[in-house]
Amino acid sequence: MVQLLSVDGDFIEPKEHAVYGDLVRQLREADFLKFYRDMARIRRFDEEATALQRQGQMGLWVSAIGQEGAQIGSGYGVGPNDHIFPSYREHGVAITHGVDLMAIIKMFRGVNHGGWNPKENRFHLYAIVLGTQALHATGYAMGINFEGLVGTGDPEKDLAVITYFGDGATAEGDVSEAFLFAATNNTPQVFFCQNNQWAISSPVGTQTKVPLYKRGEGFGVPGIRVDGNDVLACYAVTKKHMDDARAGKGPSLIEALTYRIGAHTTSDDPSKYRDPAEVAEWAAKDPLIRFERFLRKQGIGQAFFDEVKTAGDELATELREKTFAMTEPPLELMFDHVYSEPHPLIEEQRAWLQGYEESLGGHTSNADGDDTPRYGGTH
Ligand SMILES: Cc1ncc(C[n+]2csc(CCOP(=O)(O)OP(=O)(O)O)c2C)c(N)n1
Repeated sequence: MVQLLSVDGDFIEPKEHAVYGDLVRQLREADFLKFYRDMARIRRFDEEATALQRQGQMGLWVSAIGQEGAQIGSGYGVGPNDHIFPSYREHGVAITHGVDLMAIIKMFRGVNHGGWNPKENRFHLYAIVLGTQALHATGYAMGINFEGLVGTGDPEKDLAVITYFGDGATAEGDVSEAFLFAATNNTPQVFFCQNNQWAISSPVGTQTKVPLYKRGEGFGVPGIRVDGNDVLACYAVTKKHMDDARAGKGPSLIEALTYRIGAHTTSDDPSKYRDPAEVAEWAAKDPLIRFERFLRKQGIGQAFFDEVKTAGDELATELREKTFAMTEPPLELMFDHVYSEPHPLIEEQRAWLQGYEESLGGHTSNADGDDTPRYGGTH
């Protein structure tokens, strides 16, 4: 397993893979501070979003607490023109590529269907159906090959693709099919598996008998395991593999070994199926604490950590205010993006809904018959 930071925050020179150490040495202090700021920002975002869901402001929240090292590190290892195909928990990767945090909240509040415009930031839409995004990514990477945008040596031209999925998703046929097509088409692609060791209540041992980084080997996709709670290792390994993919060296698999500290979603109670000792063991390997130790050893003073804390509190206030102020979109909007061209069946349904709403005096009741707006917004 590639690990560049000890739990105490000391840099470990890699014995086998010197290149990863070299990539970290090319980083400047500003990069380290950016990594920490983003990890802290996304954790604060997660805590606030969980609270908002508990207050009835969102239908569901999916927390990434504990996985910030894997997400911020790998996110910064992806190039500025590359394409990212996430699962549904990659809020940390999203912020490293310019996705507005409110767009994520909107999606989980159910006030829009897609969340954000992937054309604006190459971070494609969240995929709830496990493993589908691995196929989307492979198809996209095959397109990059067809268009000759790989291995030209021109950094403005060459592209690669990364896809994120969990340990549970590896048991889906879609992921195996994606490995096969990626290998046989030599796609410019990285498969990034965040092994957080639980797929809701199923432990990783029920998904695989071999370490997950070896899952691609039989298909021809070589793999490597990285310490997923080590932001520097996740950055270096992802950067190297994405650079190789862009250079035409084909697909690879990265397994980031991490842990889901919180619940699977706000609909889950992990105390029903997890041993508290296991959670405590992983909480001690917290990626933020580890990186804070590293930064302090580099001479970063308390003022920086105070500034990050204040920025987090400001972010939380902003998120709350913007969420409370959100209004619900017109119901008819759900018909707008079903087809790119008008479609008679959709128009019939739109007309039916309009008639139904009018029969209620232009106001659709909530399912329980209570007219109070469901999420505190206005109809
Ligand atoms: C095809 C499919 N089957 C089942 C589900 C229900 N489901 C949602 S999340 C989940 C567990 C996924 O675990 P993992 O892939 O390890 O990712 P994690 O949620 O831990 O990040 C399941 C079974 C689904 N969304 N899609």
